[in-house]
Amino acid sequence: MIDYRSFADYLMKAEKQKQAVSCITDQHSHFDLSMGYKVQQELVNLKVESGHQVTAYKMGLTSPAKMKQMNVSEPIYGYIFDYMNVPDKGKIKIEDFIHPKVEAEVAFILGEDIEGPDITGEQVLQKTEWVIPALEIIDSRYKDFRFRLPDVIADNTSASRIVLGNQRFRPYDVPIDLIGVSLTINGEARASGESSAVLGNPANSVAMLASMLYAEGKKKLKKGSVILTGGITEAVLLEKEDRVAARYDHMGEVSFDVR
Ligand code: OOG
Ligand code: MG
Repeated sequence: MIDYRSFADYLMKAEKQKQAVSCITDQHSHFDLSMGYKVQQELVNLKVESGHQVTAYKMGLTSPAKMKQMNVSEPIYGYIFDYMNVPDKGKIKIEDFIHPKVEAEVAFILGEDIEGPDITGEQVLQKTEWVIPALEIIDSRYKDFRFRLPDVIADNTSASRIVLGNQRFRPYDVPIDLIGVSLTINGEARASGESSAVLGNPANSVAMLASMLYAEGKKKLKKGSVILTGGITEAVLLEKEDRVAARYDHMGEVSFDVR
């Protein structure tokens, strides 16, 4: 028997103490995807009990660049909490992390509820109020950023911080599946890609999230929900004094500094 709550506690402590731990699958070879989501739910419960609030959903491993980098093959989801929000042009401190990496994404804010098993990307776009360029800072709680899919699901998909851009756009005012993005650190190009890499269109990532939540009997995506659709580019390791910026076609720039 696996004690989901004690593994959630194990991962929460690793995050608090900024100390990487070993994978759950190394201790329990039968630990599977659904068990991963059970630990994730307990981790969410622990954070809520300690006074934090969920502020966004995130999809992960939705692009070939990310799947290849992490050596996994299936999209997954997790939650962003209030304490994870960093303002555009803001700062993070390297001491607050284990081995942070940054990746460029597109975020959606819904203008209407979305619920159901067979949601399409087109339906998502019709129900989206805003699309926003975003950076995600991921920080796996596992040693060397190495894990199997059930482990990273349990670890709330490596969620650590997000930076939403100051500018927002109407979904039909930008070619949302044709947004080129270039990620630079201290002015040097480190990763680049196009939004079509995310399941053909980042709207499909939101549709997939709605279907996954529906299949698990979980809450629907409510009007006002914020969803990060997954890294377009591979993730890049951060170091102290890094000045990180992502430039998006048609959508401006998002940036932050590492201190
Ligand atoms: C898992 C999180 C993946 C994304 O956008 O693909 C993710 C990881 O790579 O550690 O956030
Ligand atoms: Mg991500």
